[in-house]
Amino acid sequence: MRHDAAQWDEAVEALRAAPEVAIACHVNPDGDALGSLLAAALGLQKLGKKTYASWSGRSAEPLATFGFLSGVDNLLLPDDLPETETFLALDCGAADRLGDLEPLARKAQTLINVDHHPGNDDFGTINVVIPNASSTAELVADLLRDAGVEFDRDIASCLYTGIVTDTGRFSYANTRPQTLRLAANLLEYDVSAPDIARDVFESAPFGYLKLVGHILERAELVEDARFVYSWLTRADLDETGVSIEETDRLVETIRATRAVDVAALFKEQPDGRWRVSLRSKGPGIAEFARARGGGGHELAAGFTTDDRDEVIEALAEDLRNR
Ligand SMILES: [Mn+2]
Repeated sequence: MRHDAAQWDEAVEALRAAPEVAIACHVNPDGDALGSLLAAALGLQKLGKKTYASWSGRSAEPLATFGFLSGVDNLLLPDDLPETETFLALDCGAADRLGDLEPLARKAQTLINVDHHPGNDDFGTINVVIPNASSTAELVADLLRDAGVEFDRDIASCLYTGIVTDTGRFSYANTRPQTLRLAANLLEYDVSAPDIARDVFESAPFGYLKLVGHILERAELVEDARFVYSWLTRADLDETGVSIEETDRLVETIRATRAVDVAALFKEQPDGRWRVSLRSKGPGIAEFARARGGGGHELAAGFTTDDRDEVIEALAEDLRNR
């Protein structure tokens, strides 16, 4: 057993035994979710298995940021996922992160839940949940290896993308020695670190700069709580031509000063509610997010709210009292 997960070997065995596997990651997938999804599909195909990969809410539109990943052409629309005996759920901190695909996943005889979110409720019939793993991609890499998959450039590129995004380019606290050893090993397969860095971090449309400008302009510092917040509206997206999928890392731009430990970015949703992204340099914020129906990691979490002002007040108060 490679990781400290009681059901690791069972997960490897289930993947090896399955002739076909449906695979899904969470709604609004990030680099880790997508990299894990595509690597798992490509890897299992190499073992001769049929795979069906998608996520809830996927449209036929090309991906904004991660379209360069191998295997995107083979992704299905969520409605086209068939009922399979084995279902692999990736990077989902809870079953509802599967969105509309949750019922299909529940129907599978074997539901393998592979994830690294603390507070994962072990919704699978087999659970591999390792909160101190850098990324789900790190776990998928080891699972595929143990199942007998030989890596190639495509698989390694997907895995590397998952790791480099979830570690903030190897800068967050989840960057462990084994994370860098795995990343180094992936580069042995001719993965181009600079190409991936450019494709992921430097390929936004020009309007992205204007959007960053709006958010920096609006940033408010709550000095005694070492807390900064800002927001973006639907009108900002229309004006700048940036899609909501391209706003994942915006919150990092407002936490980049020594005045703050915690940053919150409020993003207006089509229904008028606010999706809140939280990032911290130290104080845990996952509990605050979970208490409001969200989730995430200790230092990176999120939730949805109707009341922006209430959240700002409550979070500032919470941080002052630490
Ligand atoms: Mn992840």
